[in-house]
Amino acid sequence: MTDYKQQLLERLHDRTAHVAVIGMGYVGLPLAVEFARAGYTVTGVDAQPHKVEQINTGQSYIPDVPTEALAPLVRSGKLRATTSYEDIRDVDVVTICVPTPLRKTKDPDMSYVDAAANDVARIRHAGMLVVLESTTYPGTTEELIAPRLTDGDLRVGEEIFIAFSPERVDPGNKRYGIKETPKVVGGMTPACTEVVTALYEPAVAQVVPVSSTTAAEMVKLLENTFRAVNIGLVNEMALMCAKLGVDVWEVIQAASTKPFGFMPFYPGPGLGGHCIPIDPLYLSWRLRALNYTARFIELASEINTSMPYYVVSLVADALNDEAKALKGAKIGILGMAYKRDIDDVRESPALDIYALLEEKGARVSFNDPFIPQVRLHGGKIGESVPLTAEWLAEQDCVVIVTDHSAYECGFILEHARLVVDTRNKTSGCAGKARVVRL
Ligand code: SAJ
Repeated sequence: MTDYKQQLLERLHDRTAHVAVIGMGYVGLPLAVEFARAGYTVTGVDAQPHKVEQINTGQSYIPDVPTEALAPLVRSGKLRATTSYEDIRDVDVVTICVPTPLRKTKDPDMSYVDAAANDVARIRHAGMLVVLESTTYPGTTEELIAPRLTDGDLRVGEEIFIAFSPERVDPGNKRYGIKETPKVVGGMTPACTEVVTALYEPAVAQVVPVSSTTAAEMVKLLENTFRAVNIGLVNEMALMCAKLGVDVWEVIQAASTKPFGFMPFYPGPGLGGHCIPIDPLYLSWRLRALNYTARFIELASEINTSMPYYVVSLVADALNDEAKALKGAKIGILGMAYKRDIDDVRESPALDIYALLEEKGARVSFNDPFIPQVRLHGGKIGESVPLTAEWLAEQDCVVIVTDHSAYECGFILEHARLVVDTRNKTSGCAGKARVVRL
């Protein structure tokens, strides 16, 4: 009678385990590198051949994974990539790091996880550990992954081991990479938790076991719901301060002097990115099926998604103060990325603001040093214009949507006539432009 748990623990301990990582994106590739650095033999699986080719030639396409970190691992044979599950038939471990976006209906799109689960099920065998890392609704691992892996002949915690471990990759974060960020893990059984802990221990500084896969799924959702709800709160504070004629930025700055029991968040033009606007909706969707309304999540989402409309109303009112209509006005947007100093436009509120302004008849253009081209709502491709004094001067209104560090507020205020600042970028800055702040 084979003790598969012991066999796996030995292979993990002596690093003879062969580990597969499904999905070579901003989560999977850094994870594959850390596993290979820890000593495991790693095979990355991705549906996109160009990614596989780049990895196998030691070329990184993920900014957080320097090519000089990847290349030696590929050269030594510790890390390779493939498009075929045939190449990972004998693996001891599979970690699934595929996207979990939302459908247009705001429901979870589980198609990538479904496909990965089916592919892994085809190569399932006794003595295998399968870990889901994709952010998802509570219950996914037990309800959607496990049934396909056991399917009668393999018992969880005996022949096959199943766990969830939330990804906590923060692209561009120079301080906290995968190794430095504590890793939460939850197994379907204590044996599963023991094995998944042994998998990550050599690759990360701290492993944090919890009692179940559902608890581990919920940890991630709490982390990102915490941000979405607090951002929604502070956006509503901005709306209330505007009604009261109070400077919300001053209020937050002063509140931040409280050395305990307070954590500052800042109002903005809306909620962007592929995590914060999306992950909480996975949780509220799941609870709706249990006849429970996750009120904070839904209210925060309502407020956050209303912010682009509020920004457009600020622009309209600011033009109106100059007896100008939005219709026909030239509006210059500074920043299309969803947050400063990155090139990611997923769910960016700037896309909504651009579309709303165009719908009102404004003549819109944008500058973003990180984004030379962007697919706008409706499919049109927008080109970033050079940030020149002339371009600023010819705008009826300039809207600061993303506060990239490269933007010099003095230059902007010197050449623009009217600025709507949604990020408090112009605080403490002098210039001739009239400034309206969120
Ligand atoms: N935002 C505000 N006000 C704030 C903070 C953020 O309006 O006070 C906006 C941002 O402009 C952006 C959106 O919210 O549009 C999301 O910003 P974010 O700072 O949460 O950054 P993300 O989306 O890159 O979140 C990621 C998450 N990382 C993971 O899921 C592993 C999140 O959990 C991290 O806390 C966050 O990075 C981070 O702290 O950088």
